[in-house]
Amino acid sequence: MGLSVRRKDGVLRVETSQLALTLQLDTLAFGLSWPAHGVQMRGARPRVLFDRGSLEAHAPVLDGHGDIRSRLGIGTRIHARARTHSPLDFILEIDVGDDWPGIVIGLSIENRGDRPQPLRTIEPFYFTRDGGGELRLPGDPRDLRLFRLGYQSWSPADYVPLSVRDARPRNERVQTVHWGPFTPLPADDLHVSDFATTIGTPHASGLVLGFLTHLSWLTHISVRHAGTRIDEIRSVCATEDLAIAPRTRFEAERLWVALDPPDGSGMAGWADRAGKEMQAPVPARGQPGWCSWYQYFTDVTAEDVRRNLRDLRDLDTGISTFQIDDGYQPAVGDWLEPSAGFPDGIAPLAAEIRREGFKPGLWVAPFLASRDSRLVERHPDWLLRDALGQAIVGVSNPAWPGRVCHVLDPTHPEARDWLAELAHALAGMGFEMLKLDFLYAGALPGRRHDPTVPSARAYRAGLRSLRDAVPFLLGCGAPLGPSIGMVEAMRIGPDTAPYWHSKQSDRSFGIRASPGVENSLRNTLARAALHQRLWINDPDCVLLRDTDTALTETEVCTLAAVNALSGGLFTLSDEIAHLGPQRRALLRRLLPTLDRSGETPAPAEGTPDRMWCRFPDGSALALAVNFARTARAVSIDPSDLGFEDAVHIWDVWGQRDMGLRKGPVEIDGVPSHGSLLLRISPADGRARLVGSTLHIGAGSIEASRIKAHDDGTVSVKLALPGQQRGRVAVLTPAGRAFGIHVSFSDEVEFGLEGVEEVIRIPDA
Ligand code: 9PG
Repeated sequence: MGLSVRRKDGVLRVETSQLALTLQLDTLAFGLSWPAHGVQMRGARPRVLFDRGSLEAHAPVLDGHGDIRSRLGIGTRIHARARTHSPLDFILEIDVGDDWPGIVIGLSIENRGDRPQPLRTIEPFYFTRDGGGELRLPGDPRDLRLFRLGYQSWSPADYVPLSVRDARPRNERVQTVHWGPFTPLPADDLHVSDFATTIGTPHASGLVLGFLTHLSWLTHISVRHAGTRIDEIRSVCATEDLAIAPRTRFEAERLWVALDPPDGSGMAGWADRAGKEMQAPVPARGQPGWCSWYQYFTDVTAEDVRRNLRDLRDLDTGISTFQIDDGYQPAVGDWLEPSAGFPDGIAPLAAEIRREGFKPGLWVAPFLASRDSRLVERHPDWLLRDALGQAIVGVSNPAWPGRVCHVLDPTHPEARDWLAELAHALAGMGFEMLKLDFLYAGALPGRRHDPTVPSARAYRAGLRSLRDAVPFLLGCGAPLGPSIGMVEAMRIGPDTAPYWHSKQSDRSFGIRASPGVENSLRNTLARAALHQRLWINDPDCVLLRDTDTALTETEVCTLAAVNALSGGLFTLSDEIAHLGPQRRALLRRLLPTLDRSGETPAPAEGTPDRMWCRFPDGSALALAVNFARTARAVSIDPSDLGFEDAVHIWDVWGQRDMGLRKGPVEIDGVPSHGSLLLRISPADGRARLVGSTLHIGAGSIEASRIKAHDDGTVSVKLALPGQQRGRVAVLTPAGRAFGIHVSFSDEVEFGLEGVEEVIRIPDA
């Protein structure tokens, strides 16, 4: 079926194979329905807010439609212009393609008058029940929940039931760091999500609203409700009371409004399109790395760096990036100057790291400057200030000698030049990756050098100054939306730590953003859909050491498994000498990385506790985490991954073959913070490697070839770098599994014949 557009009695009606859209040409009110899914919405419209009220369209001026080819594909664009009760015109453009599950709303506000018009918000999609709007979503309204994406890297992401009041930052300091500057705080009747959200009930179709562009304005979606009834949905571009000059326009960020299918893949659909619109430079894969932070914190010294560099080289793991974190600088902001721990500065270390065959990486917080830094002393005019002229405090961090840091104003041309010089200087020393931290500071509002530049645009201008010199940028503490297109990789959760969780520090934050493995893993699971669509997700470091840590063996394995299945960056942050033989063996089992992206099924509420990872041969890894404080039974149902027939199961932590099974696989007594990790292989008459102790993927990547021959023999070729020793399980076309002890270096080839025979491969 093709797309049809009809116009009758002042209403445009668009029908596609997926949805129906109606647009009222006078008020620009629109309705959307997905008839096959029971999702229907009427009476949404664009609006703007200014300091004393709101404006909506009421009189049509002109309309039309035509074919377009956009970054999202081929579609039709309908456009309509309407007057308001002021000299501001609304120009609405809606793009839709025949097979799209949603529409893209573009909205411009044009000032036809001769006076500047300040605006507080532009809202391409504004829905109220009071205003005659109607919203129908399938499922029990008591189960309605919203996906809260969170503002920046460290902000918590999860599914919040409307019936539950969402957590708030405990104080203004936490709010400055973790909360969107224009994002309202949640209340009993108000839920909010930055940049994008989904709204609906578990396992049923719902709505996705998400901004696809993030060029000028910071955005959020808010939902006002009465527990089981949604009364208002706002999609907000915060226009910061900036004025539209006469005869010019403000453009809202483009908004995706779509169906969230019952499997909850709506966020992935949004991320796909936002990545395309913003031309996200997503690398094919991230490089495994080492980072100094979670071992040495700010006490790191050049000697620590050198010692680990040598030890890591000798260990020969396949780790390729070696990144020095916070602690090398004499003061935040004075990045290029030597300090007590780094008396010769960082340049010689970059050279040594390269000489040892690693890519040098460095942490910097480019938009921060300590109040006792030379940078602040020399360039007070580069600082972002408040209305009274006081330099804004971007963070007060007890880990830093001066604690209080001010913020560089990215609209100041000299500050931007300095950022560009900094990046070039670091690139010149040999640094090939930068971890750009505390980036939210670059988007903080204030009295800017150029007062006409809004926050998201200022932030992007600052990042652009840093971008060209260095090939790989990792964003951290970064506002998610406006970073799309600016970084290769992005931290997507709170800091990890050598402990599971600190209740006390979560309490002092008010939100689940304090350091710890648990908070970090929860975001890795909740934000999985962003990976490989907007950037490479960085789930933060893996800590494997068995000294100076409160993490148990169980917790270390869960951390390693979530990290591995997520497909995000793998970064080790341990003193190499503190890895005992077993943890070294675990490290070997984590590399090379699986190079697949994990998916998480949407939970009824909170964060997902499971993750699936699929492989091209039809097999999968499935992980379920026990976040509870006690041991309990954990089960995984292969049919949740789409396996309807009996499958072959390998228990990765138990290192055992569980044979052919149908229905849920349950393991009793999975310890608190432990996990169930299964390799699932279809029993489809093909010869397969169905299990292995060599790698956490348990056979997912070890077989470079496996083949059944007509004479009944099976030939197997295994390839894994380095010296390998362990057990693999081979499934024959007849459906029998063989356990085989192998020992080889880099690769080995062997044949299997007869049922009873177990073949031992001699050392290569
Ligand atoms: C270095 C660290 C590591 C870590 C980053 C980031 O609000 N705070 O005081 C605060 C301090 C540290 C922090 C986040 C917030 O962690 O995520 O990986 O690079 O900086 O200081």
